[in-house]
Amino acid sequence: MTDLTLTIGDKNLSSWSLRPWLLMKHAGIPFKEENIGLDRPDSKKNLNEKSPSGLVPFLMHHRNGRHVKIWDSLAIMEYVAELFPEKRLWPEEDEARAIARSVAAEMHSGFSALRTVWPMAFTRTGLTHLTTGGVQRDIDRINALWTRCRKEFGQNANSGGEFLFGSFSIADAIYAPVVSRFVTYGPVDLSPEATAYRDMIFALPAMKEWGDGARSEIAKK
Ligand SMILES: N[C@@H](CCC(=O)N[C@@H](CS)C(=O)NCC(=O)O)C(=O)O
Repeated sequence: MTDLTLTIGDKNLSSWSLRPWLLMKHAGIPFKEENIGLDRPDSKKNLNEKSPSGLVPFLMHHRNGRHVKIWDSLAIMEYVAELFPEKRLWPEEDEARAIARSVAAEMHSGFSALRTVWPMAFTRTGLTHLTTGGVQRDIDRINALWTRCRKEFGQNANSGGEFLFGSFSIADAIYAPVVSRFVTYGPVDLSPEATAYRDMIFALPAMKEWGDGARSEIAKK
């Protein structure tokens, strides 16, 4: 029995929802899932009735007889990291943790060209590959970030592991929709480190489960 309920949007479309969902799934944190469809006539009404921001995702925590609602993907992930310190959802070493927070913040507040021109379409592959309007600049920056993290933090003797900072962290969850976009709109020219990282994230069981969910939601429409 869990006291956390994460409300998300359509799995094929909702990139912000994927982030905390993947974080909690991959980390083995139990939660109940609720969905609000984003492309229905009553979507806006449902969102405004249920979500503090009128957007998904949001997290409800049943706590001491109260219902605490946390909204915005990054705030949700920070909250979960504090609730479950044993899951170590940020790197332990302070410099790596500060860089991980920079890397996550850059995604949360940036890459608007990539997010606008290449909207997440999780189940799709082989879509037109437009790199105009700043998209290539965003791809190049993400490639540089992933490559640096893998070389400097991911592969060092202390952390080991295949993720950006060695072990799985919020920085990985926040880039998961970019991995999906690179699969949908590829081929994308990435370094060997970034290519291996993209393929590893896309093959995670939790990413596969999200994709299965997206396909079954589409089949029911
Ligand atoms: N900054 C927010 C962005 C959330 C967001 O834009 N969610 C989209 C779905 S991916 C949404 O709820 N769209 C519904 C709408 O705009 O009406 C976060 O990080 O959670």
